[in-house]
Amino acid sequence: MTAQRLRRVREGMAAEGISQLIVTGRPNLFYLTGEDVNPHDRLNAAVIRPDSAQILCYNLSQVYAEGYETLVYEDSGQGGAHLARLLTPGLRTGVDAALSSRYLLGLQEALPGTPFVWSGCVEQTRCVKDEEEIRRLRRVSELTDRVFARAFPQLEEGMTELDFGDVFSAAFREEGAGYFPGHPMVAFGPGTADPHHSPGRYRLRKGDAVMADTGMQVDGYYSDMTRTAFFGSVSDEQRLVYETVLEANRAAMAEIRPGVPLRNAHEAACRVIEAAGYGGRYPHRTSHGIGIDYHEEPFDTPSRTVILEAGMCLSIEPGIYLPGRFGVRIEDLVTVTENGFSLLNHAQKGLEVYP
Ligand SMILES: [Mn+2]
Repeated sequence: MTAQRLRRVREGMAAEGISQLIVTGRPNLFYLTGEDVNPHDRLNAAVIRPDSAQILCYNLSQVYAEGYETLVYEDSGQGGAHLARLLTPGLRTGVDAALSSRYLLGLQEALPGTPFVWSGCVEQTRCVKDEEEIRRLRRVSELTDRVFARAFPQLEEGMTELDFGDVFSAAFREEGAGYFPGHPMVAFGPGTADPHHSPGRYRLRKGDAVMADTGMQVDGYYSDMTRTAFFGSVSDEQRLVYETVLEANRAAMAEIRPGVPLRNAHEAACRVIEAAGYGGRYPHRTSHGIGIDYHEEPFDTPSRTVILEAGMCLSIEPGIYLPGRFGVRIEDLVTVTENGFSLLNHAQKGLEVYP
């Protein structure tokens, strides 16, 4: 497994014209070695060249992986000096985004005349998942389906957003979460109109929208899902907004297949939302990659759209936000297949009113 990933990273290095690559990001090292190690304040790194690969780690975090030579340094805080000695001066040297300036500045000083360039080639390799990764992503999404199915029926009048977050946290733990990022993002009423709401002490009332956007990590891979429901009753406008977002979610998904620009999915969602009269009420992107990180490549940017490839795993998450009133977002995860896409999560997404 690690040998195949290493081969793909080397292809990326060749394409970028990089002769040695320094990898320091914890998710990148997990991807390359299969071992997840928290380096705390120390430096763990891999140095990859076309014909060799080394892992440098401090003595309490020894990592061994097929295809790599492991070099262990004493826990002296001198990781940067050890890394400098592994590099060949003068070669065009890629560094991943996680390499701290504290180490990079030292390397530049120790190796004058060596060109250091930012390289995303491990992140780009991670975009296209292998079978084992897709199996893990399916599994964590299945468990998350169960968490959502368990949590929403526990809504009660007067509970706070933080209380509902605790319901999710408990359900995640019971379903086997290894980790989830902070407090679950849940919102009630006006909070649902804020796409990145921080849960607080607002108390749930009849007629409120309820949004939960959260996920967990199992076996190193994340889920991410958003469902919006209504508490006690639903107004005609809430229903219209809900049905519009659901249609946008399906329209975006229908664009997902190999060879197509990811931008098409966003544009399809926008067309549905604009046609319903909510143009300008959808301020965020439709999609991000997911895997070892909660949000990871591929990301569309204004200057570069992603061309979809089989094996990519992405969120599809359009929304409509009416400030001060309510918002709706519906998020699913898909993997790109040879002819289209396959859903990773299966939680139902018809309009629901609780209790
Ligand atoms: Mn997401």
